[in-house]
Amino acid sequence: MQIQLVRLRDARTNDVLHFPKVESLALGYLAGFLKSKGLEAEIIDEEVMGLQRKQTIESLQCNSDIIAFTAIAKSQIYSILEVIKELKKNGNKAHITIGGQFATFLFRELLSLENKFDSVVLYEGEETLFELANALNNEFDLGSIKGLAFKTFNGQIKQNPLRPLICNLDSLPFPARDTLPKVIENGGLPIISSSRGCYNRCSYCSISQFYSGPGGSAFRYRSAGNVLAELKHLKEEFPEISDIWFVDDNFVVPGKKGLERTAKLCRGIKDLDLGVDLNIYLRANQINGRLLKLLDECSVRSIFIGAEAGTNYTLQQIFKKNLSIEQTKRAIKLCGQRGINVDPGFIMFHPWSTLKEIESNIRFLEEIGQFTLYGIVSFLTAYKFTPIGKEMLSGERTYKKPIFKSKELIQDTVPYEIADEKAEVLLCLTLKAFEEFHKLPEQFAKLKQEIRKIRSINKEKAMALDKEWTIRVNAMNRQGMAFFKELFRFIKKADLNDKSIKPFFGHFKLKIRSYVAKESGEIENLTKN
Ligand code: B12
Ligand code: SF4
Repeated sequence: MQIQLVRLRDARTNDVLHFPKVESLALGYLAGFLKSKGLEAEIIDEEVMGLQRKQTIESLQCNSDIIAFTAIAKSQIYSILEVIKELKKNGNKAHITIGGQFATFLFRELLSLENKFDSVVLYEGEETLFELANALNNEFDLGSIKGLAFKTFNGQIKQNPLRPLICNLDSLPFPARDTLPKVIENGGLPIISSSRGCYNRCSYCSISQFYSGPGGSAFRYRSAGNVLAELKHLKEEFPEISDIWFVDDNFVVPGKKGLERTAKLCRGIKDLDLGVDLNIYLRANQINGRLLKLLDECSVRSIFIGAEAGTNYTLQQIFKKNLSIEQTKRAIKLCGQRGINVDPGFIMFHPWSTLKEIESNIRFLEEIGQFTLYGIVSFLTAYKFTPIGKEMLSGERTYKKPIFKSKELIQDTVPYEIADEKAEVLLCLTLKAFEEFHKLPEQFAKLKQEIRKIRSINKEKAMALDKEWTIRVNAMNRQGMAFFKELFRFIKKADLNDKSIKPFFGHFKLKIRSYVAKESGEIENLTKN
């Protein structure tokens, strides 16, 4: 039984170029599990392996029994559909399945597409995919596989009972790291998962929906010992790695037992003396001086904190963050005192934004002194399957519907316009004007990749460049904020029917363009040197 596990390049490549290069941990876990059961599993990761679409299709032409795609975003689906079409045209007879968050929530829509998917693996995939392989190999009935949705011979969609979540994460084999050498060669970094799920229920987030769907504990974590063993193994296999990203939604587990586990994990990492920097996610309410000391000692250098809003009303009533802006401010200040970098995730616009609130957001971001370009221009993606999306669709939360109906093949979000006309115009103009910026985050991502590549050869040079990188990224973010404020002030005063908007905007875009051109030249020189 030959299984090919596939991740395709995003159809909107531009949007994702600024992300760090990472493996698909989902495919790593699936491959690790299947191999531990004696099956052959090959990972084909178009992005990481640098494959052209034609090469990907050629790789999938061999005699595999199952071709299994992963998808977390709609933009990947378009690539997947294009590839399946080619495969079918070339007579490929493999069973085609798909899994991941996007596929789980939209399995009916996916299975309804003609001649595309044979099945969808819902929620956690390890055991279900293994059973699917087993069933296909032995011609068993697919109807008995928990966690599978599939198309019957007469084209009907059948959903089997769900499979409860894996209760002991330590029982899973470590993820296969087949594509990590390529990731490292390209200046990317390894990712690791020490827990699954989340114990919160923020209204816009899919995580709690995904992990509370099938039953079992929505939040599970691996023992400190198991995570430490993986870290040790990782560093032994790949001594050149200089930083690792923990993709846990919350690195710190709450409660007495959880805090003991965090302390054990941090001390263990310190004792392992890995010589790598760690990046983690935390909620602001978990941060205190004692915790930061532990994190600092085990080389946590960057923390992503979901700040999300600059007013308590939006944070608590709309985003349901169960958090206050005062807690966020305090957490960021404490991190600053320890010299730990903070990336405050932020949602500037949402369906109920007003100019007054956006002004408070600006004030908040300036006060905490940390913001990213990504945060300034961000808007709420109201996924259909999140609490907020469901409330909008059910009418529980009213919102302004756009005049034009979306012609998307699969709709995963609730399309909306901001009810406050000026805020809507500000969002549209911000998105349009900031398109000019695209080039810079991509260049910074490339420069970071180069820095990682030289770190094991010339540590001092890498450190100096890293410092320069941080200064310049911060300068770009500050400049982004200055531009955003200029646009904000203009829209606040403007009469929306006024003819002066067009010339102002033309001039404004030119200003951004000339800033980007200058900065881009300087980053290019740094990258070359
Ligand atoms: C690392 C990460 C990334 C990385 C790598 C993404 C990747 N493709 O692997 C980068 C930085 C590139 C990224 C980008 C984006 N991300 Co991201 N990302 C994550 C993060 C933090 C961890 C993912 C992970 O490795 N989890 C661990 C693995 C083991 O879990 P898993 O992926 O769920 O896989 C399990 C199951 O889903 C299933 N499964 C998954 N795939 C398959 C395939 C098959 C065949 C089978 C059988 C089963 C299966 O089995 C796996 C094992 O049990 C998650 C948050 C989270 N905690 O999951 C967000 C998350 C997945 N990202 C998200 C989003 C929105 C994005 C972006 C769209 C953001 C943007 N604005 O552009 C882009 C999309 C880019 C792209 N085309 O991939 C959302 C997805 C929301 C949704 N659709 O429901 C999440 C949940 C964050 C959030 N809370 O909102 N992301
Ligand atoms: S946004 Fe973060 S804290 Fe909130 S539910 Fe999602 S993963 Fe949990």
